[in-house]
Amino acid sequence: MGATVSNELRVLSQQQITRYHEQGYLLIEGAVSEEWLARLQSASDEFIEESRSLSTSNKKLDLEPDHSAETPRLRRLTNPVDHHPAFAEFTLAGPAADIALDLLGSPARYHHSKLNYKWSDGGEVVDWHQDIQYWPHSDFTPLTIGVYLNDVDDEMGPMGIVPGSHTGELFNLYANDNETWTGSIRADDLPRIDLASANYLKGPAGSITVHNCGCVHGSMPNNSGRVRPLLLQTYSAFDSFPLLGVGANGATGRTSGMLIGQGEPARSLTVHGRTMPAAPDWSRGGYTTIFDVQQDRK
Ligand SMILES: O=C(O)CCC(=O)C(=O)O
Repeated sequence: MGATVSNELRVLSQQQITRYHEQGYLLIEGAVSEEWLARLQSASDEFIEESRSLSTSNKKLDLEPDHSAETPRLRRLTNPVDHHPAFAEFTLAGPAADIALDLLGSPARYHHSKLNYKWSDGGEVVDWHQDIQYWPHSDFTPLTIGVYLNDVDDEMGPMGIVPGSHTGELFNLYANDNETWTGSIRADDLPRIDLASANYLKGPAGSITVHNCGCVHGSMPNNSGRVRPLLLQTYSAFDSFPLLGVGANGATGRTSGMLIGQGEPARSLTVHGRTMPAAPDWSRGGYTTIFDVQQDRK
């Protein structure tokens, strides 16, 4: 019943891990090899090509309003891990998985992925927000690992993170009417955040960003003539569970919930400081009835 988590480090130093826990984020410049970068860029290009045939967004490809076949402006590829083997390998068993395992221990739990393009000449702003309200979990271990597929400088809307905000206030991402989900921190609340301290994470193609689910973060429009593709992958500790019935937890893709690294699924779950040995994961099948399990297996 008692699962073991391995904390053996693969790529990060102890200093980087301490820094992540203190500040809530990391930047690792040029961390991805040329070979991996070329594979990811080529996979990404396939979806840009595919988007040319679309005039409206669908579940997989989200388009900017001025997208066209001649000038594609793909806003997001949703769940790239489910749509291309290069993304699946990179995220579930490759360099991104290694970083997640260093920060979360092995095994860890994959949650979802996305590829945000932020196109050139005005590609869209991402307002200040925290992630955990979008997909609440049973703890605050979820973190997102980003990979810049192109070189990113200040003009291109790099991701800005407020240091130390991961352990601070959890903001209301509804509009002032408390009904409309805007996904953005309210203007009235922004003065309570030290936005001037935000660190804008930029670097050469292959640079990796990591941010905890509680970090206040956002990004400016891309005013350069260059696109800023950012591959984002979210993981949590192996015994952290997405809370169903709230946010995007029910719409995360077919690989969501997969364990990465080595080890058995969690049996033990702690909520409100009380630990229970919870049932196995039957979300993909295997459960019959209480009668069946109680009578046949005692
Ligand atoms: O693309 C970015 O700059 C940030 C994206 C982000 O924060 C998100 O998609 O939650």
